[in-house]
Amino acid sequence: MEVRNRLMNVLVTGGAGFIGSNFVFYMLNKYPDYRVVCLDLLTYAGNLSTLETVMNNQRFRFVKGDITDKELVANLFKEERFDYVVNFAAESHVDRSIEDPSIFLKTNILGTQVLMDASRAYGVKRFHQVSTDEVYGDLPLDRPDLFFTEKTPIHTSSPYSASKAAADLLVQAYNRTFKLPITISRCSNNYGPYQFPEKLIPLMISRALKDDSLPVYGKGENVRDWLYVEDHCAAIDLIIHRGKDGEVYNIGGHNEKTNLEVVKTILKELDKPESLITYVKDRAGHDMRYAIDPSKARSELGWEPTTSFDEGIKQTIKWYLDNRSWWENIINGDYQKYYTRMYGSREGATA
Ligand code: NAD
Ligand code: TDX
Repeated sequence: MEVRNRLMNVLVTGGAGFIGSNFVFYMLNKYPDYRVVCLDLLTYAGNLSTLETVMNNQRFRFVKGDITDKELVANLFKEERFDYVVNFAAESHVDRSIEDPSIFLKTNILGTQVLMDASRAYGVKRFHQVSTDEVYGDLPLDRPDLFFTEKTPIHTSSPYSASKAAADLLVQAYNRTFKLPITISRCSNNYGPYQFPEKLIPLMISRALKDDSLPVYGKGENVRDWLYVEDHCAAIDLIIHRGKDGEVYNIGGHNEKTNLEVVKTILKELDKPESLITYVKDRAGHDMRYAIDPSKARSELGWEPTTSFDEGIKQTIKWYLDNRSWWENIINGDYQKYYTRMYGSREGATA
């Protein structure tokens, strides 16, 4: 009888980004018999310094490469014979997708196809697609009784969410047509350590610490459903191991807040004045409210979020205070040009 003595081998794409890196740490800590390979192109959003603590771990390998590169991906799958593939790699910022959609279509759709073709060819146990609640579009502010369920129709607003929805449909098509074992998770807004400072929470923390203005889009009334990143990682872990083949799972913790509430909480925690808030021109096509119904993940997988927003935001602020060099290195580089390009024309204009 053949003795199987090799470790479970998991491919994490986009593992040098925010959620992917947290997932790499989570898996290496939780499963001593798992090996994690991270494939990441190190775009502006990927940061090798984030993975510093695991770089010398015998059970970790970093590969720099593009998920749309068929040859590189095929060679990696041939060499590694992955058991699980978890696809985090994506262009993830809505504002950038409004500025230039093309890279979103390439990475988010074609990249998913390339990874699934390799997953088919090399017989992975499960291809997991990390999707988003944004594929459902938005909910009106005056209907707090409505939530996104897995049956809510896809109805996208931005080139980003359209590219994620296209990928989801492709993943479901590969399951039906080619019997590729798949699962999809659609999570609400994440926050926590290592989030790139272009996203609301780290942007506001880093700017408030420097007493810079805090650009709130429109009136700041839009609602997001916030989830601490580790709770998202725990959900993906449960889905890849216990989720049913072909299924979609919504992930969210019922932590709905308006953007203004979030920004004011950050200011209060940092003891900074609300006068730093500056209302700027709204995002085009700006989704009003996201709200997830996570009851399927609860009942089928026993998933429960463990970190409340009050706790999580404190931990996150502390992390940004304790790790200033991580985000200062980012905002001192090319990011300056991005900020001027993206926000220069917005200031002075509202809604
Ligand atoms: P991120 O932008 O912080 O990280 C993305 C990572 O992907 C980066 O390390 C980047 O270098 C890498 N990448 C980009 N293009 C690549 C390519 N062609 N080949 C290989 N690597 C590439 O994103 P995030 O916020 O960590 O989001 C991760 C995933 O989770 C995305 O798929 C996103 O759609 C989804 N998601 C995010 C949130 C959220 O609140 N951030 C919520 C729900 C779902
Ligand atoms: O400067 C800002 N001012 C502002 O008011 C920024 C960057 C954002 N906002 C608003 C827009 C949104 O209503 O804050 C809210 C959150 O914005 P983002 O952090 O850009 O996140 P969002 O657009 O909600 O998308 C996020 O959640 C779902 C992630 O970026 C996606 O990758 C994920 O799929």
